[in-house]
Amino acid sequence: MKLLLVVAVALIDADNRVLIAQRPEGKQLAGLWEFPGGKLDAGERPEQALIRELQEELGIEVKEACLAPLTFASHAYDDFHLLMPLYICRRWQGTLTAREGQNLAWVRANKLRDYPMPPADIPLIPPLIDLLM
Ligand code: 9L3
Ligand code: MG
Repeated sequence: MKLLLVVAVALIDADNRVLIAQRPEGKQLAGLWEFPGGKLDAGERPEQALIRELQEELGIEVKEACLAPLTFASHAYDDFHLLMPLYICRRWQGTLTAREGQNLAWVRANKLRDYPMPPADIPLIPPLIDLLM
């Protein structure tokens, strides 16, 4: 089975809320709410890929030192197995912008379950509740 490594981040604001983004129409899993991130490009380290994705999708600049690994998700789809580390990040520069037209929401960790998420993201909620609530 093919393995796919995807990196994701929980951006956390001063009120301890977490950012989630709704996957836009036309993408796989459209309409579901996810922790922002994406696939690694060839030769990228996970942190570099996350920094690039955050610039591309949200227009913010994150320093590698501000990314801390929190937990790791894994989900078997029919045709590939997704591995997805979740980082947390509380500091960034620039104004958060939905650069792909995606809806964004700042949500308390204990309310994340109200948003439909891809199966790989759901197991990431309890560690965030432990951290933030
Ligand atoms: N994915 C799931 N949860 C996430 C992210 C960032 C990604 N929090 C899944 C959706 C796609 C695959 O990983 O199946 C690649 O993501 P993208 O490059 O389409 O964002
Ligand atoms: Mg993405």
